[in-house]
Amino acid sequence: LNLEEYLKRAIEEARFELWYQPVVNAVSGRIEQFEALMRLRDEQGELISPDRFIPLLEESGWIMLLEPWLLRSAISAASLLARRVPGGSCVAINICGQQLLDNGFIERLLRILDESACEPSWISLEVTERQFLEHPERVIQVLQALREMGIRVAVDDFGTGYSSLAYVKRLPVEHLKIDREFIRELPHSEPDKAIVNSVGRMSEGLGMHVIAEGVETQEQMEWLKAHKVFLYQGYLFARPAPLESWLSDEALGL
Ligand code: G
Ligand code: G
Ligand code: G
Ligand code: NA
Ligand code: MN
Repeated sequence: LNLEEYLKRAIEEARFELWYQPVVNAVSGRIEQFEALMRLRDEQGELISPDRFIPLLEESGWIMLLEPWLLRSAISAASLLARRVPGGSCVAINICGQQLLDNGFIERLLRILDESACEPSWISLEVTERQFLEHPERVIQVLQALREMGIRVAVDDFGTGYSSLAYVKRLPVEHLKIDREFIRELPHSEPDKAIVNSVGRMSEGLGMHVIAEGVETQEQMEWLKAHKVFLYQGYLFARPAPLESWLSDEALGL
C-alpha cells in the first residue's frame, strides 16, 4: 500500500489527529498559544512523519478535503483553551496557499468561529513565506482582511523562504516564527546569532513579535532571553500532544 492510497483511505475514514504544542512567554511564564499539528498513524499504530504526508496533502489538493475537520477541531480547541488559560490563549493553525487564496476561505472560517463561540483573536493563522511568491498582492489583501476581523496572523518558518524585506515590511502580521534551523546551534554559531539578533531588532521596528521555534536547551533559551526574544516553542517546554493532555490545571501550570 503506498502513501497516497493510505492517505486517501485515512481521509475517508477520518483518521487524522490534531495535536497541540504550546508557545510560552518568558516574561509572564505562561502559555500564550498552542500550535495545532496534524498527526496520522500507520497500520502498526506508529506516527507517520508529517514531513512525508503534509507535502503530499498539499500537492494533491486533498488538504481541502481535510479543511472542515481541521478548522472545526482547532477552533473548538481554541474556544476551550482560551477560557481555561488565565489571561487567554490562542490556537495557531497552519494554512497552505491553496486554502488562503480560496475565495470561500474567510467565509468558512467566520462560520466556524461563530458556531464554536470562538473569538477571532483566539486563533492565529500560520502561513509560510513560500505562499507569498506566487500571488504577493493577493496574499497581503487576504491577511489584511483577516487582521481587520481580529484574527492573528504569523509568518511560519521565517528565514527559509525567499521573501524580500521590502515585502515583509508590508505584511500585516503579528508574529514571525524563526525557523528552528537558526535556533539549533545557538549560542555556538556566530552566523545564527547574528541572524536571530537582527530578526529580533527588525521585528521590534516592524511592530511584530518573534517566536523562536525548536528551542531544545536551557542554553538556547538563556541566549534568546538575553537578546530580547521572549516567545518560545520547543521540546524544552513541551512536545506536541493531544488536546486532552492540555486540559488539566497541572499541564497549564496553574
Ligand atoms: O510537528 P511537525 O512534524 O508536525 O510538522 C511538520 C510540518 O507539517 C510543519 O512544517 C508543519 O507546519 C506542517 N503541518 C503540521 N500540521 C499541519 C496542518 O494542519 N496543515 C498544514 N498545512 N501543515 C501542517
Ligand atoms: O494582544 P492582546 O492584548 O489582544 O492579547 C490579549 C490576550 O490574548 C493576552 O492576555 C494574551 O495572553 C492572549 N494571547 C494569546 N495569544 C497571543 C499572542 O499571540 N499575542 C499576544 N500578544 N497575546 C496573546
Ligand atoms: O509549522 P512548522 O514547520 O514550524 O512545524 C513545527 C514542527 O517543529 C513540528 O513538526 C513540531 O513537531 C516540530 N518541533 C517543535 N518543537 C521542536 C523542537 O524543539 N525540536 C525539533 N527538532 N522539532 C520541533
Ligand atoms: Na507551523
Ligand atoms: Mn513553524
